[in-house]
Amino acid sequence: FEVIEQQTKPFDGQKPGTSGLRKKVKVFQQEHYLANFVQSSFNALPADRVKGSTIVVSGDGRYYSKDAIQIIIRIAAANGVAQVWVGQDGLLSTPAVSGIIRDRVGSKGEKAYGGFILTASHNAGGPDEDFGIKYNTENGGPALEALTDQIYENTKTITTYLIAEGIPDIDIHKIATSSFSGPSGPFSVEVFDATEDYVKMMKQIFDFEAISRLLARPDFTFCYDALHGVAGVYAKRIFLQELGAQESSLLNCTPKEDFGGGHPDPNLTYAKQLVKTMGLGSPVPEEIPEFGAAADGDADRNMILGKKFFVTPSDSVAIIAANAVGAIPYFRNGLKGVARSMPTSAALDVVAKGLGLRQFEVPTGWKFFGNLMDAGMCSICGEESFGTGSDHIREKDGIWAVLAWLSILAYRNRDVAADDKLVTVEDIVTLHWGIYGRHYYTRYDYENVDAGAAKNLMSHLVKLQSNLTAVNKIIKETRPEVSGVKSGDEFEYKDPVDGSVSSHQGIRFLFKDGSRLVFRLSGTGSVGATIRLYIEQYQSDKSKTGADASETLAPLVDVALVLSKMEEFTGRSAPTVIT
Ligand code: VG1
Ligand code: CO
Repeated sequence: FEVIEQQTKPFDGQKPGTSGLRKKVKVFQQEHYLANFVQSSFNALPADRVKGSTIVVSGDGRYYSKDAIQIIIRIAAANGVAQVWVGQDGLLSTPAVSGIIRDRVGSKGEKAYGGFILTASHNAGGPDEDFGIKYNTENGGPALEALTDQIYENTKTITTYLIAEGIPDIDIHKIATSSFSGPSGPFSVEVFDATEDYVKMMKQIFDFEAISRLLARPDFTFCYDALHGVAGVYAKRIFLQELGAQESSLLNCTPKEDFGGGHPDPNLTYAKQLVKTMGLGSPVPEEIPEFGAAADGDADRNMILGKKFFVTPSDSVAIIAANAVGAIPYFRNGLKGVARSMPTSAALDVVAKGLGLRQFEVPTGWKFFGNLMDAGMCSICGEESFGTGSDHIREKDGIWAVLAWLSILAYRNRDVAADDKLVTVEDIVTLHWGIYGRHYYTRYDYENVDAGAAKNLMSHLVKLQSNLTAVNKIIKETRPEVSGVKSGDEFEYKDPVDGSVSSHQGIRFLFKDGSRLVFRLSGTGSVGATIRLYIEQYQSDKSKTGADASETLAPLVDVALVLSKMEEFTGRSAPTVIT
């Protein structure tokens, strides 16, 4: 092939958000748009490392992925990359890419230098919906801010990009290697099985035999909903082939470019079919499985459900941490520490304290966990946004979380005879609250709000947070039963490993009784702004952990809406999504 230097002009707004660049497909389809971003990424990396390297390119299979893969292959070749690894059909889950970058060894002993993950995660897909791209580095984790800032700077000044001419479209359906020769040497594209490396890794972490025994119990039933995302490919292989679950246990496990027209977002609003199956909707089915779970488009998120029972993600990570050492072979030598994102409830903190573990609070976005893990300071971490994971990779991992829960269930039931009462998801959570207390928790999302209005609301809160007398007066007038606020701030994080500082990471109100209100703007949307409001209240009295969450939190919600003047700024009297 030949290398062409293509003239181009910068596009506005190619700033990667919380997790890469996410825009409408139509935006990405503009001539040169994707190419500019990919070239700007290569330009932000050291040229001597890019030359001769291997990079991974794949994603959740959403609309435009197939075109994007061919474009990226040609730009990679022109920039001196020696090899591109592509999952069959262009499919690789986000956690699988992370694992492949870290662990996969090629036929010549080579390892990957990084990868482009093509996904907009939980955002809808299709010609009128979202596409996304993010770059992950050598440790398998999302590029850190220093790198994404550099990529963004490059997109503002780009004038040309390099692209190979003479490489035909690669058949990404066929497992095969295609080889070419270019001006700087050989170039090849290897299409490989999307699940093999990932399955191997999961088998090293978990006791698959113990999980199979659980699934084989007549009193244990299981249901997994991939919401038409890439998780389906892994679910079929792991739950059916490896663990012996029944085919009828899997919902929506064939990936679709438009996710069947839905939001591939595993929560109580968007995972409708699973929610109904698990008896949390209406009508309530006659037979309800004991365990249910769902994933998002790129399979890094998870939702865990029991029979008629929802496990909040904040509780989920705390419970996994509390049970990991006994239940999961990978952790048998103990945990190095745990971490959560700032808006995630403090349920994990209570476990860390109880077990004497180091604990960290980082800004929203998985990239902040990477340094802690690389430095051996953290084994398990999670976010309230249905993200849970460990240091086996540098992304959150939806299937891992399901296997972790199945391991805990298997462990807790190891001595329970087949005709005795099964220890259920609800039992495990209730017992946990009995030991550590309960963090009542909810999140309100106001999606697609006018960007100016959202900004004004945030500036109003920044000002308010510095005047606690005013805050406490408003609380007294709104809901006198709510405790006073003891401090407020804008969250800032200093990375304990590299010393880098990330500021303006959300506004916090910390209450005297341990309750918290957090406000922040989303960094993953593609239009307008999304305001997220996180509401949390701790109940340490073990006799009061069984109340209804929305009733318990209602007074705090009122206070949050009044403090923020939500309706006045946004015109919204109700959130778009409640999780
Ligand atoms: C959201 C979540 C955050 C998560 C991020 C990426 O970000 O709140 O916790 O890490 O999505 O998840 P934001 O900025 O919109 O609040 V994924 O599964 O979309 O890659
Ligand atoms: Co995701």
